[in-house]
Amino acid sequence: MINMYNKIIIHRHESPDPDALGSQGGLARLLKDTFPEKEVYVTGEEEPSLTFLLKMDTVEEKTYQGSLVIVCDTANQERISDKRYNLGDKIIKIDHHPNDEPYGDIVWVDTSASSTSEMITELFMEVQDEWNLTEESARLLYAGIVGDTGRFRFPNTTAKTLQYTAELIKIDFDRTELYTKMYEKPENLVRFQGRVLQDFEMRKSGLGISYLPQSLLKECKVSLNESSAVVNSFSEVEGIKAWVFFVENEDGSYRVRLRSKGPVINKVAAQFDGGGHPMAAGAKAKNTAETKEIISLLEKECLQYSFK
Ligand SMILES: [Mn+2]
Repeated sequence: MINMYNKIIIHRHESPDPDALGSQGGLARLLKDTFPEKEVYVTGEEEPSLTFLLKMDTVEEKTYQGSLVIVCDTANQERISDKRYNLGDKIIKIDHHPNDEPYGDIVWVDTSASSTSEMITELFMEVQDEWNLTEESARLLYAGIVGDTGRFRFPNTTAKTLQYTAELIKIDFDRTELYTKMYEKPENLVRFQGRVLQDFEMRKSGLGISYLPQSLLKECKVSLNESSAVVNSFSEVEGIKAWVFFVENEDGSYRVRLRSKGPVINKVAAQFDGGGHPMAAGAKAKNTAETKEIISLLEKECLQYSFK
């Protein structure tokens, strides 16, 4: 289908991470470097913290006429960034999340892939005699794989992941610079992390607790969204089973972020206007009393759980 179309517009999910941008931009770059006669665009909202990876094109609505749309790394249509994705001729979905919502004319979903960037690399491997892998596409695909595998530490890293990555690093791009940009943080966020590390509470049950009051957020000039950057900052404490962050809102209610290494925590989240995955979830607490309720439920889960 890529061969059949001269106009290709590539989308990905909202609030993009390195894999969303890496697969979107990596595929775009591969296509541009292989088919210079084709028009290839990337679209979606700009993510200021990741523009060193990829900047978006300005795509006019009329460009969609007779185009092929490819959506990367996005499980469901609601999460697709730039809602014009259905103005094209055909849609291809390429993704590694569970295929709960198979949209599009061609659906290529591989839940065994670490990342969509790994899948794009696999696509390249299939046609490597005909397609051109350049510094820029290799850098983008590498960034996506690094992002979704947590620098090759997560269990989604397979032999295939490492084999494909080896192919990418045969191309000479600056990996040191890429890592520096991907993992650097503003000074205020690092100091904020210091405060979190200083003040978190560790219970005998294996539950870690951190309260982030408005006063601390204001003092460190950290926004509610930015505060999510510290959610794993004390996860390596010996004996920790699960941990919870209570981030205070302006009105005294709390945003609740839950993480776990074993105890199932999304059922607790579901009781407090939230949900998520068994090991990573979010919820809301109306007041401090509700945060205490959440703590006691989480402590119960932690006490019932023991590592094998
Ligand atoms: Mn992904």
